Amino acid sequence: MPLLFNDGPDAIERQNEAVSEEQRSSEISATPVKHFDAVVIGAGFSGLYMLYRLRELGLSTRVYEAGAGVGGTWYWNRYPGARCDSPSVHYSYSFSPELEQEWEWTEKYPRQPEILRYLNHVADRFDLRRDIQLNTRVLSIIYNEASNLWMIKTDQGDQVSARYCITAAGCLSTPNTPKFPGLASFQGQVYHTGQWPHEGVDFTGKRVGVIGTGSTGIQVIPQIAKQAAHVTVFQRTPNYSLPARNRPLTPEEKASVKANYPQLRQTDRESAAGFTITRNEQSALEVTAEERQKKFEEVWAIGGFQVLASFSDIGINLESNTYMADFVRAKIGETVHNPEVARLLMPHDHPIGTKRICIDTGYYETYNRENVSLVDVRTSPIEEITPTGLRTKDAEYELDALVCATGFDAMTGALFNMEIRGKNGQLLKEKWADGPRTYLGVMTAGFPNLFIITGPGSPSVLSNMTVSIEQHVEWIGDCVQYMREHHCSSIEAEVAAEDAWVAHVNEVANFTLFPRANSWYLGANIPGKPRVFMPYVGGVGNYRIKCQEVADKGYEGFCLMTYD
Ligand code: NA7
Repeated sequence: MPLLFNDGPDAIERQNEAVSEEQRSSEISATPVKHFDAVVIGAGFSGLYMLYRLRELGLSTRVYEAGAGVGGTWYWNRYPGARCDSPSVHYSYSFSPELEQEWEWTEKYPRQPEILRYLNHVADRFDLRRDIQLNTRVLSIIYNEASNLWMIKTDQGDQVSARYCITAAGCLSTPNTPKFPGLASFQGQVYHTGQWPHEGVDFTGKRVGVIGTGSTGIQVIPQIAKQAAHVTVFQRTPNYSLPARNRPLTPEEKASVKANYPQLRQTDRESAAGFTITRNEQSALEVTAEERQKKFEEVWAIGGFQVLASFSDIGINLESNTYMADFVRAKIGETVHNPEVARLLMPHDHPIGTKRICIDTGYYETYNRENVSLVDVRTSPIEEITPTGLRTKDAEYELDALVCATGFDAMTGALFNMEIRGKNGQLLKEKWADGPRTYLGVMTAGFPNLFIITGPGSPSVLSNMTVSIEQHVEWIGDCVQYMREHHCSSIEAEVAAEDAWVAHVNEVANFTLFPRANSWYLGANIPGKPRVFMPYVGGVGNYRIKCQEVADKGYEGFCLMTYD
């Protein structure tokens, strides 16, 4: 018989006893099993808030975190220049007005150390650390149908059971280092930006190769160039990058934000991307060429994501999009002195905004430095890494250090790294072999009581992550509360609802220009990964309404099991 939901310490005790009985007959009975109401995997933005929320609900919770500290993405990505591309006052928690008032953001776009300090402050302020086990990687999450519990094993030998399992493992947390032949033979240092050494790296006097020109490469290259003897950038595909126009926040701005946080958060929640952008409702085709140019210049001066909101149809109409793309290409041409280098840096194979747009500080200007050179590895592919450098089809480059800014196995990588088995022993990786299948991006059929924070099929990486994370955490918390009130022991997505949601996610994506790019949104950066558009393009505000409607209708599309 399924265990009951706990209502307090006595109930936890009863559950632990019940689990002990259960485990005697289960396959994993050899090692003592500790029981928690909930296990959360990851202690980044999602995991910290999930823990806070579950504690508020009175659930015994254990968080497992692979890193030696909290912070998730901001714990690992310590490369020089690492910075968030969402504005700091929007990229922060809204659940605590006191936290909002006491924390002081210093710049428009927060640097990695500042965000990490913030998350450590949150962990301390809300006394979260006592339920977080660091340096612990979850190896498997296996559903036991007889007990209706998840059995979780870690690389530290933990073996625990939990009614609820919540993955907060990050969408961009599994680094992708391509299997370059000869990589192991390299005598210099090799770094991946997503696993940067905590003590930092001194590139002074070094010849550094950087592979990758996505958001990360575009941030790290200008910083390394300031220090290294020479930087050789190996670029396979040029990306569009927009100026950040980063700057310190003024005392007046800080005060104004603090006075208006509730309103700011509300606008963020109702917006398309999770933060406030001034949208122009006009089509780029409705105006004259001069008006278009004027508008483009206006938004370029503001910088950041605002540039893509210059006209209403940049994301859906190829002609409008091409006007914008031409404008950015012209800006690259104006900035980069060497015309051949400028030409190589101009993106040409995808509409602007269909790959994650990059936001930079001095990226294109960096190519005017004497100590920076650009190699096009599209026409002259990397053939091997040698003991002393890198060899392409046409040339050999002597290097002392190699930086791989080669991205992540996005959205599904962290999930597939664990053995996640649902009903009938089904492996999540197998269920999703042709692409992820979720209902609302938060649950998948056959895996009861397993929640995925910002999973595929939710706005997730297409939005300001903190807004999407808070929405998911609160939705999951409300769902758990509902289950308690309605004596439910399990919730599971129905296959029909999941099928309909997957169809809807695809339909909305296909309405846009997104599928035209070989992006990590589609898994195109990982050889062999199915080409399926993973995040939900329908917008944060609309998605929130949909999730709320589902909840208001008693979790429509989900199957809830009661225990009486
Ligand atoms: P991205 O955006 O996936 O960029 C990875 C870069 O690495 C990109 O330029 C790739 O070129 C390049 N790459 C990957 N594999 C290779 C090989 N084998 N040879 C040459 N070049 C290669 O990752 P980021 O870390 O920059 O950004 C990820 C997200 O984090 C970002 O979008 C923000 O949301 C935060 P390609 O384009 O595949 O030709």
